[in-house]
Amino acid sequence: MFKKIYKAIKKYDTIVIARHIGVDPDAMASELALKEAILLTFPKKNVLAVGTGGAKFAYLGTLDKLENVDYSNAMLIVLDTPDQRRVDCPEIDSFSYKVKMDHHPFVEKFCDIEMIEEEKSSACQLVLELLYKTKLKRNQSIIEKLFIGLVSDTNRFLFNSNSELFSLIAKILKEYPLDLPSLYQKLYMRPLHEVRLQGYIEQNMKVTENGVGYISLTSDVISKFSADVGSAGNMVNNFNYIDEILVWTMISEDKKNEIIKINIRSRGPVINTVAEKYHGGGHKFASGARVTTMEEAELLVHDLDRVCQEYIKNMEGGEEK
Ligand SMILES: [Mn+2]
Repeated sequence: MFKKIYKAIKKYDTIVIARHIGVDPDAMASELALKEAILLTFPKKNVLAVGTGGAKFAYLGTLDKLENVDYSNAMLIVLDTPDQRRVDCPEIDSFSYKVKMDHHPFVEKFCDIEMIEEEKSSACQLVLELLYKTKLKRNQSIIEKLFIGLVSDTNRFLFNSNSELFSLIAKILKEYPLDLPSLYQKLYMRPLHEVRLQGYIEQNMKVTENGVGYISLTSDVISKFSADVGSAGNMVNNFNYIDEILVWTMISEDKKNEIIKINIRSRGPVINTVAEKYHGGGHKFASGARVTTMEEAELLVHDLDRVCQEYIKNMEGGEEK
């Protein structure tokens, strides 16, 4: 399938690369790196990497405006996004050819070529493989971006025991020595007010009977710590390995968009089935949902508690055997 994608890239002179709304390092690094690789290989092509960025990720590069595109002769590559409504790009249907490269569980088909590899760590890994399996060129800057996105999505390889991924990393390190401390500094540097918000969460998180850690962050609290909904929600990644907590969730009020965003993580129980019930989805152990009222959020916490209860019961049963 990589060859097929390469052929399509070769064929179209105008290529727009997009990814999901609510940008994160994997989404943004994969689109910018792929753009760079296509331009390095085919300098005459018109390649745009689009979507709303974030000041936080400016070190990855700048995004393009979607302008002067003759859709009837343009190809769209969607990275890191399973469903059409979450693609951060207007007029998707106007493109004459569409390719999807994603590592999320399948949601819907909306492209001509759909590469869905759920066992892959990140969209950046898919782009890396595309570079190594086709004639697309690469350089230090492309590889650095892809490495940053990959490290971010795997949370520094926390959940990956995949030998294929480590072989790929070994291969790139032989070719491109990476200065990890400086790359990690770009990715993980954060302002003090965010750390203070994290302290607030640590102090105020509640825990249910069966080990669901949860906290409601009202927009007042979020703004008191000069944070935004996105960065508050992302803190969900910092609460692994707490003895009393199996599943944990940040419930953040987004007043501007009149929704409540919910980020959920787990170190055992499968949670995406619960997230799907509440207008969300995602991976087995890392999901998101959105609701409109705090009552709904409470119901979600209750459902998560049930999933944990079931999980604990099965674990105990398993040990007896
Ligand atoms: Mn991703």
